[in-house]
Amino acid sequence: MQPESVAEAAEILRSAQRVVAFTGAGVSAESGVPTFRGAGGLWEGHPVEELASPRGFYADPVKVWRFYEERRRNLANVKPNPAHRVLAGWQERFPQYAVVTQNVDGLHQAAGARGVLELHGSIWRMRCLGCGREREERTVPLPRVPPLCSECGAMERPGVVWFGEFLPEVVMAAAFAAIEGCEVLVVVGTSAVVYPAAGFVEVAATAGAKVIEVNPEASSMAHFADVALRGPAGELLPLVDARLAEI
Ligand code: BJW
Ligand code: ZN
Repeated sequence: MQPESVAEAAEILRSAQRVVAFTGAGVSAESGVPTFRGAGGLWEGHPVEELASPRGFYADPVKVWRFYEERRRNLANVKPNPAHRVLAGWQERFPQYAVVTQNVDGLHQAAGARGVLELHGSIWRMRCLGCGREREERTVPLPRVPPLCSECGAMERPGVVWFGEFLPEVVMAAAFAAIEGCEVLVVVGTSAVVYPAAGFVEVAATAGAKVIEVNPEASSMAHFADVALRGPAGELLPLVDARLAEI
């Protein structure tokens, strides 16, 4: 518990009109979803390029699909945690509010967040490599791995953004506008090492926003933080929220 930082964060948020929550894998950690980096992370023991790059996919699509299928199976059984719920609830509190996430798990939406800006796509979307059709697919397990497009028969790929790929343009533009114009950026559960997303923290800080970081560890952007809440988001965000409700 960090009563002082919690109070400081609540004080910053109290009068704010334009707030953005910028999240990474750590916001889902307390739901039981592994993060990417560090001990026990998804990349541990896997060269990242083999699983999350176009080159890795084309070299061995079945291997990559098995990796995503296993994650889909695990995600089908997890629920949003108190951090997702607080961040969803803030859409009723702040006049201008956006959740910008690097996560592909859909847990912000499951907690009720609307208009979530998914920078790295969604594990629940499929994209056809033949005709380009995109569709939502929540069936777990998939009837066939790799899945095939019912329109043209070509293989589909996960609707996520891999290394070396551009982020979806419309989502990027909306996220950039929200972040550049916010008064407070709440950075939750990201190591902030993957660009261009990581650069958003500097964009907000340079434009004059206050930055609140919620993470047990200092991220690579921690030097931009006005307040650092060092602990699990599922415990600390409800404390901030409760404090906000008091004042
Ligand atoms: C808790 C917690 C609790 C734990 N509570 N917190 C500029 C400079 C250098 C490199 C580049 C650059 N621009 C582009 C690049 C290349 C590359 C890149 O950034 N590389 C760096 C790694 C060096 N970027 C790209 O390739 C991007 N594309 C691009 O830039 O296109 C333009 C371009 C094209 C061609 C050439 C050049 C430019 C695309 C990046 C796509 C990232 N994709 C992934 C996979 C998505 C699909 C999937 O899920 O499988 O996205 S990688 C992976 O990392 C995933 C995540 O969204 C992303 C970020 O990870 P995140 O969320 O921060 O997780 P972790 O695990 O790192 O951190 C978890 C944190 O939680 C930790 O801090 C914990 O402490 C904390 N935590 N418990 C709160 N309870
Ligand atoms: Zn197709």
